[in-house]
Amino acid sequence: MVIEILTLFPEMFSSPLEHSILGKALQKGLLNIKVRNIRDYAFDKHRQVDDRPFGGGSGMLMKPEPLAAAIEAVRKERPGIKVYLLTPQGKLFNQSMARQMASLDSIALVCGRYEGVDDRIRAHWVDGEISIGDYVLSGGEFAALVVIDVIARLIPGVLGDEDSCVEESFSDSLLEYPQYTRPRNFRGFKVPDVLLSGNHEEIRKWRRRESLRRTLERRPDLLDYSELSEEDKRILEELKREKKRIG
Ligand code: 6GU
Repeated sequence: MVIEILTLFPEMFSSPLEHSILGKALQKGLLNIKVRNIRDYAFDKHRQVDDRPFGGGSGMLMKPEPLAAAIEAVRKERPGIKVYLLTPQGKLFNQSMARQMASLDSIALVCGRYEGVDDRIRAHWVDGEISIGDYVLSGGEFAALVVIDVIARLIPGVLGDEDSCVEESFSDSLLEYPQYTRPRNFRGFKVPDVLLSGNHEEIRKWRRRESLRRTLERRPDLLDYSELSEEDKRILEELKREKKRIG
C-alpha cells in the first residue's frame, strides 16, 4: 500500500515513521510512504503558501494554487488514488474507516495548517475529510500520523502475529478485557485466580464478561454497534442488575 502525505512540515514525519511497527512495515516494504512538501508546488516568486481570508478575520489560510498543484501531481502519478483532507471539520475517524482505507492500493493525506484551507480545495479537489477527534490540533500532521498508524497495523504481515489485532478493542466494538503478567502478587495486588486456573473455557468466559463490563461502564455507546450473542445480552443484564445493587 502507498500513502502520500502532503504537508508544509515534512520533517514532522521523519522520526515517527522510523520507529516500531511503522518502521518495520516500511522496512519490509509492506507500506510505502511518500512525504511531499506543499511549498514545492508554490510557483509564484515568493513561493507563498498562505494568504489572508476574504471578508477579513484573524489568521491565514492555505491558498488554493499550491494545494491543487500538489494534489494534481499526486493524482497524475497514482491514478485512482483517494485523497483525504485532515481537518477538525471532517468525519470522525474510526476503526471501520481505517479498515476501508487499508483495503485501498493508495491514499493521500492532505495536512491542513494555519486557520484552515481555502474551501474550494475541500469542495473540489479531495474525496473525503477526516477528523481524529473533538479537539483542535494546530495542523493535520499529528492526525495524519494517527491515521497512518491505525491503517498500517491492519495491513497483512505488519503485525508479527497475523491475528493479534482481531481480539483488540474495537475490532468487535467492545473494549478489551484486563490483562496481567508476572508476578502473581504485585505489592499485594493479585492476579484474578481464574487466569491462573488453566481452565480455558472459564478464562474465555471471564474475559468476555470483563469486556462487556468495561464497555458498559465506560463506553455504553459502543454496545449499540456490537454484535452481541444471546449469552452476551444475558451477561449484560446481569451486570446492570449488579450495578444497581452495588452502585
Ligand atoms: Cl485532522 N486537524 C486539526 N487541525 N485538528 C484536528 C483534527 C485534524 N482532528 C481533530 N482535531
